[in-house]
Amino acid sequence: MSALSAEHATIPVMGRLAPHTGRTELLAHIAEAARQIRIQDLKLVHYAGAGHIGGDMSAIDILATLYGAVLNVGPDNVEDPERDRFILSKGHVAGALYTTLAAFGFIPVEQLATFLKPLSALNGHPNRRKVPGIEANTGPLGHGLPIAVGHALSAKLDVSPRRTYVLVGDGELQEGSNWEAMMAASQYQLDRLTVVVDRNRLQQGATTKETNDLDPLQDKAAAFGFAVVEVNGHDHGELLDVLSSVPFRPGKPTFVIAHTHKGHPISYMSNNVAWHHKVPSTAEFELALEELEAAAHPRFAKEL
Ligand SMILES: Cc1ncc(C[n+]2csc(CCOP(=O)(O)OP(=O)(O)O)c2C)c(N)n1
Ligand SMILES: [Mg+2]
Repeated sequence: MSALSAEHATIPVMGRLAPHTGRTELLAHIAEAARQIRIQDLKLVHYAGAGHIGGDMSAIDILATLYGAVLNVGPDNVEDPERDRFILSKGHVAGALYTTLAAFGFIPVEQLATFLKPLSALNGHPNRRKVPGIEANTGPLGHGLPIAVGHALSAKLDVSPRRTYVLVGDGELQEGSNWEAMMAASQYQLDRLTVVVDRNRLQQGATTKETNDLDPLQDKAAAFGFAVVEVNGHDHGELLDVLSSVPFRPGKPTFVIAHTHKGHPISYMSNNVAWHHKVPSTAEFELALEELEAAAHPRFAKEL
């Protein structure tokens, strides 16, 4: 296997479609972005020989929808105080975030070839001081949601319409800090805060159920004062609808349970706990690439 190099950083820059683009065209654009992000992310993990590919694949449809059609942030306004904020709390899927940022023009595509190399800005966990578009340093689980609550409270105090989104892992929700932050979000009626849970039901090495069960998650989040909504986390249309509806319920923060599969949609990887941070062999890489390259857009939706 050759080491990660410039020839492996090939994702096309997708960019954003014009405002008022029709829904069908927009969803096709997001689906193609997600497919390209998966192909590039697979190459990063395979050639770098490290990464968290299962959780990357689980989250990519959510990332592509947010950056492709929801967040009012792009390469030209990453410093604008009124930009929307997105925080990747499950920071171990940094590779998926870097690839998404490259797909939407925040960082040069060639920079992806530095992933995990000594002195690279593209570390195993995201660093806001090194990479444009990253809002928080994450990796130690349980901190992104509290940071997001701070951002949302700050926006409210500014009487600003800017929105805050945070993506958490479901295993990550076992950290108590999340629930303290959720109490505060509800207390301050932060209805421009959206928490998205990547509900793949797996964590590192086991299911969430056998580790520290979260269910009934919707009832718990509702009891903490959130408006709760469940979506297929691989369906861009469902994601787009809910993520664009802010506030979802006036006066309440939103808790989106996005049902996903770790490793989706790669046949041998999907919903397989072994793929938390395993690296595909050459044969596994080739099979995954073939599947992703052959995949038509609809294959990514309505599969759960
Ligand atoms: C505080 C903390 N404990 C342990 C880890 C090591 N760790 C990295 S990812 C992970 C599993 C996370 O599972 P989940 O939140 O469900 O993420 P996903 O399934 O989306 O990969 C663990 C335990 C960590 N990063 N931070
Ligand atoms: Mg999980």
